[in-house]
Amino acid sequence: MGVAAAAPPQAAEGGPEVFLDWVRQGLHGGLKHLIKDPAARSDIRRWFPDSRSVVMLAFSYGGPAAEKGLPGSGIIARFGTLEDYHGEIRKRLKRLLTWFTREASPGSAGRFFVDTSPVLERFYARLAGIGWIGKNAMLLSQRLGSRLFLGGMAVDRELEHDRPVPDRCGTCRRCLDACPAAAFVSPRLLDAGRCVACLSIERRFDPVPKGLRESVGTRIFGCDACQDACPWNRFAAENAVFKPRLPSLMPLEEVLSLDAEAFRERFRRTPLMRAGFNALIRNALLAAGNSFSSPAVPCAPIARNGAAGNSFSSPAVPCAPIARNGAAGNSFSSPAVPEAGARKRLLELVERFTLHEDPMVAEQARWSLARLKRRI
Ligand code: B12
Ligand code: SF4
Ligand code: SF4
Repeated sequence: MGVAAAAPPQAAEGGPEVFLDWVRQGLHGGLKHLIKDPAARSDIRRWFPDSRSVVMLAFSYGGPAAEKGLPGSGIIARFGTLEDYHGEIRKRLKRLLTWFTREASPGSAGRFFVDTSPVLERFYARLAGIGWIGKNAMLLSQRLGSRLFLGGMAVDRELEHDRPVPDRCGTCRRCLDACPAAAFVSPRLLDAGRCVACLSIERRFDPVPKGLRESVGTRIFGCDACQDACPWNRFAAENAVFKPRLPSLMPLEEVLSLDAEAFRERFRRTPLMRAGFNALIRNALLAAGNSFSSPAVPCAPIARNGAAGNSFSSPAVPCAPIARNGAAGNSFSSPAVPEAGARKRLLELVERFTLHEDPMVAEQARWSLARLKRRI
């Protein structure tokens, strides 16, 4: 927990200007809710006019890196395997705010937020001294790593503020190199339109652009590659607050056999409900299409060894393959080649979706089917 001033200078490092620039550069990946009123998001007083201080909390959902592909399975990012965090955090923030306004500072007022409100949570968490912003854009704590959910409350009282902690990334760049989608324009600057988390969760009504499908690999919900690569996450403790509900690897056959009702039953109270049934099916179809491929060759900015400021000069850099040793997102790649029967069953399931009523699902099925047929 930490406390920040509600009204830091507009030019504060990594503050509102960074957000506004990100929007101006069109790096928001088509997430319309983020750009509806960018000025509001860049000033918490537009959301809660009496804000004087922002109390930030970070909830660890730590645990070991889990993103290893298995033949025929789709990968779910760690946060997706746990009970949806919003409800649990909201409950705790509500209690904290009640305590604050009734007991700690009677007569005061406040408003709490977790994820969905127009508040720059990472920025305030950094100002509140909880951690620094890693090159992977994550709020990163020396003690807890970056597998953190953020939430907080704005209150109408001046509280003593904490100080930001130093950046401890140094010369490391493992997260940037690990990104399967080459989504980092430069350290800390993410092109959301390329990020697998955005493509697989937020863009739930749109097809994944063809040029980015291979980079998704067999991830069916979110992505952890830039966090799994981070050495600070090795020290992160397991967490017991958020109950585990799903495995990190799900057989694609199982996902593709669900109907809408079974989907609701299986994923109730998990973050996968956010993607919804059709998007999850689209993702599983995509993963099936990538399942027999050799490790996806991610596309990365060519100049990678110069100074950080020169390495990623424009978002539209040409691409070159990166040599990678982890085939995280590619089931069925050698050496673990499963039975031909399993491939055939998967192909049959995919084929069924080629006539699906949702054009996004049907098109994805045709793309994946063509790839599967080429490999059988
Ligand atoms: C939109 C969004 C996304 C988008 C865009 C992400 C992005 N990097 O911008 C997509 C869908 C891609 C996404 C993905 C993920 N997300 Co998200 N997302 C959000 C959301 C709703 C808004 C973020 C936003 O405003 N982005 C715009 C950019 C410009 O702002 P920003 O990332 O917050 O960056 C600020 C700082 O990094 C800083 N900064 C930038 N450059 C620099 C440079 C310097 C020198 C400094 C000091 C600071 C600095 O300035 C920015 C503006 O203040 C927040 C919740 C919230 N209300 O804040 C969750 C949130 C950021 N997401 C979260 C999570 C967990 C994820 C995923 C890990 C999920 C997953 N496993 O698949 C991935 C991680 C991808 C990544 N590496 O960032 C957590 C992050 C927790 C943490 N430890 O940081 C949040 C805070 C949700 C929560 N309440 O817990 N997400
Ligand atoms: S979440 Fe995955 S795709 Fe997105 S920036 Fe991190 S490594 Fe890249
Ligand atoms: S992998 Fe390295 S550069 Fe990336 S956030 Fe972690 S310490 Fe920083």
